[in-house]
Amino acid sequence: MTQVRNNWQITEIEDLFNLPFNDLIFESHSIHRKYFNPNEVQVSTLLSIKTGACPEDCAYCSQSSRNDTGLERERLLPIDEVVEAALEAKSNGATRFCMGAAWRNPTDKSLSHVIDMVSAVKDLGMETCVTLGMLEKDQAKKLKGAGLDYYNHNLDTSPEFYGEVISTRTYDDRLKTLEHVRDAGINVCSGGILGMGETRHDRARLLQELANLPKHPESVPINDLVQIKGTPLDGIDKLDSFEFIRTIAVSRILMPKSYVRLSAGRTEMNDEMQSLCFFAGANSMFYGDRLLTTDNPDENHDQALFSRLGIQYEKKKVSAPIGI
Ligand code: SAM
Ligand code: DTB
Ligand code: SF4
Repeated sequence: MTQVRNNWQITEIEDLFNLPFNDLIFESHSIHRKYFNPNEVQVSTLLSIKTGACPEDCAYCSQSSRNDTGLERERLLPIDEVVEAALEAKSNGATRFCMGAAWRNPTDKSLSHVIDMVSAVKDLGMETCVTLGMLEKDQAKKLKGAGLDYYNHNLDTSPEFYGEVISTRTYDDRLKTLEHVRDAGINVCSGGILGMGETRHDRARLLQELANLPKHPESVPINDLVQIKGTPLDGIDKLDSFEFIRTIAVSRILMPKSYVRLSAGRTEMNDEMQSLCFFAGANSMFYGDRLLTTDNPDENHDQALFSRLGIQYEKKKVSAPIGI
């Protein structure tokens, strides 16, 4: 079996990126088959539980109050609306329900509402994931106490490029929250966004940071930037498709036991590109026609794609943190 490592050198990672495309995806697919059924994809459905008016200045985001994107702000959703959306996601085959809030960090009062949502969604027999911004140690413990399965908190890009994209928090703030989540015993979901003007070296550094965490994140979302009018990154050159697929492949090689999620940006990808992403090692995706504030492919289209590729939805697994 491939060794699970946490000591990747940047030159090793760059050497993987520099392989001929066929050699790279042959290698990543071979590793993928050792750990996963290559014909199964885990599906999660997203819901924005609190939209817009975020104090952070993330240059990609529709929800930052600094970006004039015309997004209507919404208060924290009532619990019955959340349960209704989760039930619908479950009936469509999603095994995990991910709730996202446009906060820098949750207050203890808002956290108690989210905890009620987590309990209610768990009662439906679904796995739960939330993404609420930065967390203190005791807040992570409270979420664990409520039975939360996953916390999503992306490193987004390399430490060196981070300041070009976000100035209202630091990379170390991000790493601190990941530590609190891990220490509380919650599964970690952490990845990044490609196509923000970063270099290949930045993409390699992002993957190095993720793969050299004390334990690999159980879930690694790789987002292709969704360009949004009114954000500083709107209009930037789109990342080459093969470079996106290479990044999926290198993620699979560095973190062989993690779920690599083909995340935002699928509406801009054709079916052939998505199938290459699955071949290269992606085995999770967001399912449902909405992400947080932007569109995702139509569910019927995704079902047809899965059927054409002979891919099944992965049934719910008993989730345990990866032992390394
Ligand atoms: N506010 C919390 C935070 O930043 O962690 C949670 C919500 S935030 C919208 C979750 C993640 O969505 C971000 O970390 C980013 O990786 C991703 N994201 C946001 N806007 C995006 C966009 N336009 N394109 C691709 N990914 C995006
Ligand atoms: C992640 O890595 N991608 C999701 C989820 N985690 C929260 C969010 C994608 C957001 C895309 C832009 C939007 O819909 O606002
Ligand atoms: Fe706020 Fe998260 Fe959007 Fe940044 S990515 S502006 S923290 S909602």
